[in-house]
Amino acid sequence: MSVFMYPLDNEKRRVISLDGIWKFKFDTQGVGRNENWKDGLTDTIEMVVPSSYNDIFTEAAKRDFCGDVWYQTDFYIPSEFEALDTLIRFGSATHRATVFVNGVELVSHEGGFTPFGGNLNDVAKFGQKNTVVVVVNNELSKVTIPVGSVKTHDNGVKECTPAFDFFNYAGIHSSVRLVAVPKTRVNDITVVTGFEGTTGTVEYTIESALNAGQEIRVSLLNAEGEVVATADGQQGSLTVENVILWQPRKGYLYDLVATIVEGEELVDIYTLPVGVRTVKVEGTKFLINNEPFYFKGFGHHIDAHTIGRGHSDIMNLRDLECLDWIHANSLRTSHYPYPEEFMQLADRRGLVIIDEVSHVGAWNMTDVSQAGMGGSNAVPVKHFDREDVQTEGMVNHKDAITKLIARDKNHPCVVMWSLSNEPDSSQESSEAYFKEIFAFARDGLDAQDRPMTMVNFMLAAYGNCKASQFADVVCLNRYYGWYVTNGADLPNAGDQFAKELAGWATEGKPVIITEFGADTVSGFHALPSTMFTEEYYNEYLDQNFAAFDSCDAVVGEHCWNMHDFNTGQGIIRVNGNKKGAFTRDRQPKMAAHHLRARWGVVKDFNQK
Ligand code: BDP
Repeated sequence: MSVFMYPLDNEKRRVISLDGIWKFKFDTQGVGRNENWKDGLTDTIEMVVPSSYNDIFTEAAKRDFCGDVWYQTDFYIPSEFEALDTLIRFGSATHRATVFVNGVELVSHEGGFTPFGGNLNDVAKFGQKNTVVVVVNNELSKVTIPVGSVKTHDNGVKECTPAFDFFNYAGIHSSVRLVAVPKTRVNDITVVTGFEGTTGTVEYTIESALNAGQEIRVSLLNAEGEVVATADGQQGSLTVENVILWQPRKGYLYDLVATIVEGEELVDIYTLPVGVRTVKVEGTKFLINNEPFYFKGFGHHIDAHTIGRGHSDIMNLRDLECLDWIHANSLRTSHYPYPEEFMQLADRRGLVIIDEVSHVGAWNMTDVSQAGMGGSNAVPVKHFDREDVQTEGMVNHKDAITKLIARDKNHPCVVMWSLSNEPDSSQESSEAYFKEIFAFARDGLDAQDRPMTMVNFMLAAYGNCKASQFADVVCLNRYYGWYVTNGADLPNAGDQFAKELAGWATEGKPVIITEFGADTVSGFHALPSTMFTEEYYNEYLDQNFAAFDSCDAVVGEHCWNMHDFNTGQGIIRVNGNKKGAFTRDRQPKMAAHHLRARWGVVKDFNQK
């Protein structure tokens, strides 16, 4: 089964959760791989799966640990599973992992945000106790996705130096499950939806190796569970009369039920939620269901006190409630694929998603970092001039894109792929790099052919960006009134921003402001305002709103960030990044009320 298919428990499939408390061990000396810790860990402590391990402890050395950590638990596979294929499936482990079952290596995976797993049939004992050991590593390099580096201190302790500001949380971040599926099964499904007037279509392709006498039957059920269309075969088209479209904030979903039958006998069944909608860029408009859509919302982080980047349905739901309250209609999964369960909620709620691959921080690996986050990561060779970046880095980047699209291709909430956040696209050598990345991503990975973008960094301002020419939509992270024209010059920030936007508008593409925000410590007040106060954030927002409204090509505004989030330590981070409209515990700052007042008026469609 494609590991990207979300695990389902149904008539023919079984899911057993392995979440909970696992045994855990820091490999402080880096000896575990040679000393065969894969056969079983000794002297362990406890760890929660899923979670980041970093903020569970009280010691800095554990929070900031760089290297291998080891996990172990026992599990049983019921004997009746012998007739099935049983996978052990990890939703994600950051940034890479190797899984051993009963001492045998089962699977290794690179990339911290996408699922992986391996078939247990040959290595596991049915009806008996099995042991799984997992080694997870959080190190970063110039060719990993995301990028970063590792320093080794004089005492031999390694330090991860990410090239991005969000905290480099690590661990088993999503659920671990045993997934038992029939030997003949639906391996994968791909859907493409459309509509003409009131008639909707769902084209589907099902990957499956059928035996003689077996056939595929597909039906589409509406939200009431009534069959509205049927089809047979591995590929086909379902027609839905009086279709109810998936709309922003009204996430109507049908269920596509794919079955394999042999005569009257059911062999396998898989149910995929499907939203019927179209997405298209036309001139400077971003069309959802042929209507010009206006993005209102945030760049976000999966980030919470104590659980770090671990998946939490509680935090996801709270975030969605806050987004509804503030009248947001969209979100960017900055700066990595989000938990599958988050994407499912977004489908159901009608939250529009710009889905981002974890290529972030590539600007910060060059000498330009002196101008940015403290300058501590500077290396003399510019990122895209490095041969290893153009070769190995490119391979890893493509791999991350492939996995993101394979996992999220059927989600109606996803309307655009973001292939990178803030690379230094002012470099000549970034042009060839992104030409190849965009060509690769557009070459059949997404049957829905969604728009593709990359998120532009302010040092590659209008006229200076070598990569945005390949994007369908210009996405800009801009900090006029914060990093550029700061406090003293705030009254001019809007005009300066508007000037740059007028330049971008001549490209004839839609423009989305994917980041704008000012660090604000909740509860800081000043009259007249000063930077970091709540008053300043509101004035900063007004300057930005004026710039957006001055430019017809602007079709969206995503404030950075939805909430305060944890970062590495640095001289421009006050116990984390404080640009949240909400605090880290998801309570509104004054800025949230200000955004809410505007977004309650700005329409989802036909704004400009
Ligand atoms: C941008 C990055 C984002 C940072 C933000 C900031 O895309 O990840 O958190 O700036 O500095 O450079 O707040």
